[in-house]
Amino acid sequence: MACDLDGDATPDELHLERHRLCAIVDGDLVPGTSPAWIVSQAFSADIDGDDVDEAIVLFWRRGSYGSSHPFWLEGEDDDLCQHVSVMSWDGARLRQRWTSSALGAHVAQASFENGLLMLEDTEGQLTRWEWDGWGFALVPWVPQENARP
Ligand SMILES: [Ca+2]
Ligand SMILES: [Ca+2]
Repeated sequence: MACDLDGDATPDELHLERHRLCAIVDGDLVPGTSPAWIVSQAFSADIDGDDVDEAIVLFWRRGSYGSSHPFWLEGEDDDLCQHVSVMSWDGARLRQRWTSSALGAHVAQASFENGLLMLEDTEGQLTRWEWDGWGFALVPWVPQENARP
């Protein structure tokens, strides 16, 4: 997947292999996602319109909270949960810029169209998410706009 992760107008690449995402930036292979992530889909998109591409990563991970497990929750938090993350190049590696909490639905397909992140679940239900500068927020359902043949 060709993209421009560092904004220098030369193409970089995202590679998904064995459910891990890595990137090639300026010809160098750089580490991407944690081994704890089981990545099901990844693609590049310029989500904030600054002419630098971000990586959008759909992945599964045990526990909803990752390394920041709230102390007040007792017991194991090791259910496999699905998340979507935005990663951007920080000059040395792909860094998490934003990661969702556990997605309620099983998302089969993610895409970025007309400035919106689209998540389609295994039932064919579509949700739309808008980047607000900090993270993606769910766009309220508007039936007229979403009518599909
Ligand atoms: Ca580049
Ligand atoms: Ca961008």
